[in-house]
Amino acid sequence: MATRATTVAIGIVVVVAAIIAVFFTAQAGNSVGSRTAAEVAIALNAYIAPANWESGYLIDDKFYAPSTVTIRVGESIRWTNRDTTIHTVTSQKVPNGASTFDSSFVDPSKTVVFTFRAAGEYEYFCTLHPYMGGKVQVLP
Ligand SMILES: [Cu+2]
Repeated sequence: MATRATTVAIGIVVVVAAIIAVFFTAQAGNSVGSRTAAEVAIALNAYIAPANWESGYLIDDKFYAPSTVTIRVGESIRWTNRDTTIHTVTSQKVPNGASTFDSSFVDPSKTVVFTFRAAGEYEYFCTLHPYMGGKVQVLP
């Protein structure tokens, strides 16, 4: 009987520990104080320039996928570099009065999170591969 009681007690401890671990993992994801409302992948082979590219940037899912995301004020977007080389997430156009943003170099498999505190339309690109463009629509 003692053995069975011990087994039950250990089982309860394991379940409680698992619940605590899940709770704290979820909290860690919100450590910047805002909800991550969208995930964007910097696509594999995004570093390859389009054959017909001359200048400027192209808002196209071949580079940032999805290339356009819509969120609400105060929410965050997490970019993950799925390519094999370094890229950046750098603002090109922001609404009047809104903050600019620049990830600097994001290594392969690394992420960067930005929180958008002003409504409006943002465009961004990669400073290393200026044909790579993306757009963020932030709703009030
Ligand atoms: Cu790039």
